[in-house]
Amino acid sequence: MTAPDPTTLLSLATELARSAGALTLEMRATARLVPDLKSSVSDLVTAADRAAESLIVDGILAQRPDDSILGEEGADTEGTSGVRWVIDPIDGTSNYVYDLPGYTISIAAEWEGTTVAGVVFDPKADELFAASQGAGATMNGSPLRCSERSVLEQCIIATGFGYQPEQRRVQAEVLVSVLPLVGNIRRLGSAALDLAYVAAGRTDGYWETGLNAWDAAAGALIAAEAGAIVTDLDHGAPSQDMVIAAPPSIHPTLQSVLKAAYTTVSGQGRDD
Ligand code: LIP
Repeated sequence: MTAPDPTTLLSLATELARSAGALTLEMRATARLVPDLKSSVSDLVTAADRAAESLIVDGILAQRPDDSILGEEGADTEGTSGVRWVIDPIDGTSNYVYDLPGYTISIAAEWEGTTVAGVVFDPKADELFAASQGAGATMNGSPLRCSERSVLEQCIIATGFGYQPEQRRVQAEVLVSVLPLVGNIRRLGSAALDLAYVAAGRTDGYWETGLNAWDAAAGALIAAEAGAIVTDLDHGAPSQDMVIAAPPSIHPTLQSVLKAAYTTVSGQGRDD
C-alpha cells in the first residue's frame, strides 16, 4: 500500500467540512431540530448531526471507496487502502442546539493509525482550521503559531466536561484545584475548537478527560502542527483518558498541576 499524499486528503476534508457546515447552518435556519438523547439527558443528537455525517461519508466513498471510516453518529466501514477517516459531524452539539457560538465540523484522515491531515470548521464564524503532517497549521489559509506565554497565572486555559454525573463531579473537583493556579478558564463546548484555539494562540492550553477519538483527532494534529505539545497525563499520546494540549512554554507546568490535581482527587492519578 502506498502512503497517500496528505495534501490530497486535506483538500477532500476541507471541501466536505465546508459542505457539511453549510448544511448544518441551513438546517438550523429552516428545520425544527428536536434533539434525541444519547448516553445521558445532556448528550444530544439532531437530524443535522446525522445528515452532516451522511454527506461527509458519501463524499469520501465517492472519491475514495477503499478507505475506512469511523463517525460519531454510527459510520463504521472497514476499507483496504490503509487510510481511515475519523469524523465528528457536529462537535459541540449542545452549542448547535442552543444556537450558541462554537460548534464545529471535525474531519481527520489517518494513515496506518497516524493522523496525517485534519480540518476543524466553525461554520458560524466561517473559520477553517487545517493541518497536514509536517506542513504546519493554518486558519482560512493563514499560518498558525501557538502562544509563547510561560506564566500559568497569566494563562487562559480551556477544559470540558463529560455527560455522566459522576465523571462531572470528579472533573469539577479537579477544576476547583486548578482554577486558583491559572489566569482564567474557558469552557467552549467543542474539544475540536478548544484544540484549534490552542493552535491559534487564542488560549494557552486545554485539557479534557473522557473524549472520543472523533472529538480530538483533527484538532490534536492542528495544535501539534502549530507548535503545541499534545499528550496524555504521562507524556504518552493523547487518549480517552486525557488530552492535554499546550505550548512548550507552559505544557510541563500545566501537566504537573493536572497530575497533582488528579492524584489528589482520585488518589490514583486518574478519574476513571
Ligand atoms: C463534546 C466535546 C466537548 C465535551 C462535551 C462533548 P460532542 O462533543 O467536544 O469537549 O466537553 O462533553 O463530548 O458530544 O458535542 O460531539
